[in-house]
Order: sequence, then C-alpha cells, then structure tokens
Amino acid sequence: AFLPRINMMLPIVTYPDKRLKLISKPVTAFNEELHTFLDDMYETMIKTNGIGLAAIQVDRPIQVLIINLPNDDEEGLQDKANLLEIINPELTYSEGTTSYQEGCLSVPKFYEDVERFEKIAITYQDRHGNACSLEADELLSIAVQHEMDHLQGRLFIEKLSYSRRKKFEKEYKKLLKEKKR
Ligand code: QAP
Ligand code: CO
Repeated sequence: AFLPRINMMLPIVTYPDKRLKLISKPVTAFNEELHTFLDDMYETMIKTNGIGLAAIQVDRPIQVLIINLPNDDEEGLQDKANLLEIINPELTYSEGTTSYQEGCLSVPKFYEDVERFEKIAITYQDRHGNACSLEADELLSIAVQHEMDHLQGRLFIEKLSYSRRKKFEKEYKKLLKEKKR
C-alpha cells in the first residue's frame, strides 16, 4: 500500500572531509529505498538553497545526482517539474570550453570561476532504471559536469590554478575557524 512519508534533511558532508574523495559505485537496485533516498536528497538540496547535489555529498557513494535549475524568468523559482534525477551517467559527447563562477554545498561560501566543456551529451538512467539521454549547454551543462565530478571524488576547487587554490585554502581556513568560535 501507499504510505505517505515525511522527507528528511540529510547532513551535508563538507570539505575537507575525506569521504568526498570516494569513487561512487553504480546503482543496481531501482527500488523503493532508492526512491526514498532521492526524495530526501531533493528535500536537502532545496532547504540548503542548492541547484545540484550528488549522493556522495550526503555520505552515500553511489552514482546518483539531482539538478533543479531556477527558471529563466524574473522570479527564478525552482520548479520541481524540471527536476533531473540522473543515475549512472556516462559522458558521450563534449564540445568547446566555457567558464562559470561555481559554488558547492560541500564547500560553503566560496565561489570561483572554473573552466568546463561548453556542450555535453550524457546517457543515464532514471529512478526506474529506464535508459535516458540528455544534451546540455549553458548552466545545465556546467551543473551536470560539476555533479558528475563528485561521482569521481573530484571537487571544483581542484580545478583552480595554484594561486587561486592558495587563496581558497586561506579564506576557507578562516571561515572554519569563525564557525568553531
Ligand atoms: C553545483 O551548486 C553547480 O556556497 C551546485 O553557501 C555550481 O547548488 C551547478 C550553495 C555552479 C551549476 C553551477 C553553495 C548554497 C549551492 C554555497 C550548488 C552556499 C549555499 C551550490
Ligand atoms: Co558540488
């Protein structure tokens, strides 16, 4: 039978936690437990003002990511109808380069320009295990690449130049100290 359930906020793993470096394993069971987990990921992403989240960021090293971009219009609201649930993605095409000021829920309060492919295509599975494909450009392309990097244990700060990485480490250490006080 169908039992309604309260979605749960999951704790977010933040840098420099080593768990963010794990390689995520493919999903093999497309069951109710996965669906519950996806719903909890969504709740967590929205409540923390995120537009993308990978499972590893909530301590589950499985190949799952979700993306919900704000609408193009004035309001810029996140419409759940546009939610993408991407499981076991594979990059099938890439073209060009672009750069964008990225952030990450696992690296709070830090934003820096990162270079990415301009356009990509992927294949993936949805929550039911159905085969899907997606072509992406602009912000969606960047979001997909950022989240797919999480599945390989990679963070956007690892793409910074030596000097910008130094600047990050300094700023972030200061932030962590302030948080502890
Ligand atoms: C990844 O990032 C992304 O520092 C998703 O204090 C990045 O949702 C996709 C966030 C760039 C496309 C372009 C970060 C929220 C959210 C913070 C996020 C913060 C609060 C980041
Ligand atoms: Co991230």
